[in-house]
Amino acid sequence: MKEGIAGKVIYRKDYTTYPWDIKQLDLHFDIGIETTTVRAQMEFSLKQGPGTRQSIVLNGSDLQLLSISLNGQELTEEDYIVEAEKLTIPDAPSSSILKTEVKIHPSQNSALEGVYLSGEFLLTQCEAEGFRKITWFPDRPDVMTTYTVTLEADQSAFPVLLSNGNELDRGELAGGRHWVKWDDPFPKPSYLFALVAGDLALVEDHFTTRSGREVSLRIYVEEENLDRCEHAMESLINAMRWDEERFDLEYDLNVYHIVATNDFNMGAMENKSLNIFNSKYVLARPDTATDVDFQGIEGVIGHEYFHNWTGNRVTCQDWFQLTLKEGLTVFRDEEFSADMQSRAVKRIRDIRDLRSRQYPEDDGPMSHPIRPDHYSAINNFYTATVYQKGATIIRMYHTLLGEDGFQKGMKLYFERHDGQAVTCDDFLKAMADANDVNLDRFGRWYSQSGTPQVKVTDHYDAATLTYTLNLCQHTAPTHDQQEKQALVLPFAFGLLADDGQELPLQLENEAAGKPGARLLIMEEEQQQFTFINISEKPVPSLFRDFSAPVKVIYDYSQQQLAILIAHDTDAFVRWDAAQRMAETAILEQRKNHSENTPMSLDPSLVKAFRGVLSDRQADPALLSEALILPDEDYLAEQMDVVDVDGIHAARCFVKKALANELMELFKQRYAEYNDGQPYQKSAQSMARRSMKNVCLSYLQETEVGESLASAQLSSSDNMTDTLAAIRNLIFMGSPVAETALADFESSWMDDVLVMDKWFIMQAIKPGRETVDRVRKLMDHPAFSIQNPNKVRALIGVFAMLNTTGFHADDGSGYEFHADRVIELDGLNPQIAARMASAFNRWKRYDENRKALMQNQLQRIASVEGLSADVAEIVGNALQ
Ligand code: 0A1
Ligand code: ZN
Repeated sequence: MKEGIAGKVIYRKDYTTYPWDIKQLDLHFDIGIETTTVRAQMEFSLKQGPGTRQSIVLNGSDLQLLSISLNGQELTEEDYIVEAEKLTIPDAPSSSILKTEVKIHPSQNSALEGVYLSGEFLLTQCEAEGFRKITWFPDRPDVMTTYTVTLEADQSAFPVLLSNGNELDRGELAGGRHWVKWDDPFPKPSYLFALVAGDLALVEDHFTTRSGREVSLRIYVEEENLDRCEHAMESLINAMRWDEERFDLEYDLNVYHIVATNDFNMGAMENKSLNIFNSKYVLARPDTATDVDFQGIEGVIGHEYFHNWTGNRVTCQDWFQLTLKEGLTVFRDEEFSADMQSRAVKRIRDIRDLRSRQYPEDDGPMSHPIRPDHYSAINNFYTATVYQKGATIIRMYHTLLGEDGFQKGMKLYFERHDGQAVTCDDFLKAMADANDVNLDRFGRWYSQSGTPQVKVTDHYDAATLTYTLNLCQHTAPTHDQQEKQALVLPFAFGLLADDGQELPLQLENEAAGKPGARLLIMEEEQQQFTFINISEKPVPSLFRDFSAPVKVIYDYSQQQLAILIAHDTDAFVRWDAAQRMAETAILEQRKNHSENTPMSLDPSLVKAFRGVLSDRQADPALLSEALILPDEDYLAEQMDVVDVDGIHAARCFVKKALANELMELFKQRYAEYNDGQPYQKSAQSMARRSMKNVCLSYLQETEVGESLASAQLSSSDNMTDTLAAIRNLIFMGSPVAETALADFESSWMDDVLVMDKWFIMQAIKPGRETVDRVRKLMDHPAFSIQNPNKVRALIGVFAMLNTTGFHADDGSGYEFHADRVIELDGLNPQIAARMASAFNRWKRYDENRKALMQNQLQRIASVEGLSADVAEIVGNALQ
């Protein structure tokens, strides 16, 4: 890779082990908001054994060094070298005790890595490389040691002092100060260290593990949020039970802490026994949080809890292996949510998310394999590829080996590697050895980027009753990688008769036909499967349950799609067929729009939607998924040159035409689910609300839309229905919308999380006027550019979800956004880099927009002192 503006590139192949073991790390924090003093003592012992000498190399960033000593000897500036965020002590004895004392400044830390201030309390974020902002240390995941941590602070300002592990002792000091000492018996890498200090309120429950360990579960929040923790606690208890039942994994300490903060760069962090959460993923009450929020909380609480085994007990050798813990833990949280709620609905939502966020990544300037080969800023690699595609690859192991085989592999993985920092290869080997299979070729998924296309052709011979399926896989060259190989693809499928019945399948070498679906394995570039005794020309139902993360190319007729939508036994295939049909219909109208031909509605889509709306059997949540049209970004991905306005116009047209054509049915179903029952949290009620609100979003296109939305708004007893109603009023341009927004604002002005929703609703409104509104909202007292949730809600949503606003052809959206990236880079490079990636797909637009975006990218690139994070994103985009 060229160096470009991104600066130093780190390569996976350059990995070397750290020459020292660290036996123990003792930390002492003298806590203060302006200044915190950190004393560290660590015991080094040379891996090579005694007698030899080696230099000790430590990482540190923004640390004010007060003192340093080795084996009791104060070191002076001649005894060590500080250069490029590294401190080197040459020729240290093979057994050495190092002591350091540094000062750090939490209140000045706007990057939210290391120790920082949130409201009135202090907390930490160390993954991936934040520990070096706390003290000098080999800040890499393969250096694992046990920690004791003493926190000392003013008792009234910081009554709560938390760190990892068990509380060992506490005491009082003169001058109103106190201290608490923590001890974590499990060796851990520095990225899992955490501390929290402040005046926080506590919700407590407990869990008894299967072997009888009593675990105290404590959620710490700011006082006013005490009544919003119930769902998080319930989710935690469910997660603990589920991990015992499904994975045979128990919790290993007597305490589990969760702390919620409003200021967090990501979703949450799995620090050993002291998880820190973005408050968005903890706090919920029916009147403040939507069903999607409730589900998000369950998923993220599960995710962080599951990391205790997949991530903490067994961790990553280096950051290139990130998917080892993340892909696996996402797979586990997906399964957890699927087991808690509707599996089919959860799968569809996860697949939609993968296709709309990860496929574009694979096809863009940041494309990388799930195990990248190089990076400049590791924070840029917490991606949909590493997480969601990584989870899909774990799911393929599961598909290939079955639940039992997969669990055997997990068991061996833990037997071999508990307490170690390992690689993706180690995981693959455990899976292979436990099942006595060769997975070498499967391993290509770790090193190859890009989304494979599978072209499917078929032939039915009525004379011999044979049916041949031809599969051809191809991965196009990606930005990071030219050469591609054939991958192992689990291929789950079935064949349907015209009446929707599933045909028995008999391969040509088999004695008899077997009913139901099949799983075949594709390993070569091209493969053919021949079936005999097939009584009629079948409709193929391909890659059931999304058995491999590929793009399937098959020339379905609308008639065949209709059969799949109405009859397939696989929920994913039914949903996908509806999406394909809608996609074809919308892209067709897009073409008409560009040719100034009148747009029209495809009658087969009407028929299919009528079928979905009349289905009384299926889970309403599934039906609602089928009725959601593919979003504008997904449609854009299907075009060679994105036609922003054409896609918007065509999608609006199709939605409106469907709404008017099927108005009576939409009204009926809406009325049926809008049954006036009080709010309930159950999956069933959520399913009914989702169907109701999808119907409402269609009815918004008709003359009854405004009165229905207004009525729903005034009678709503929960945030899901309230938001759906206001969003509809905004989208239909109703004058009532402004009043609704103003009322919402005055009700929730002091509620940080709810106000995020208020910003989102306004940022998402289509059209080029929105940029001015967004700009004005930046001056709103509830907005702060320093707060990542606010930035994501207002600026992120505008750039990533408002296609007609961001891509306004006068460049106003681009210019506004580039200004924000530059502004943010000085405050929080990690968030700035995320925002900068909104320009990643610039080459796919028309000449005018391309030039406008390129200008903005160049403007960002030319900023002096640009962070490595933004430089890497922008540098790759411009290349
Ligand atoms: N490991 C966390 C995600 C995370 C990553 C980086 C962070 O700060 C830079 C914070 C959180 C997870 O997977 O949940
Ligand atoms: Zn994770």
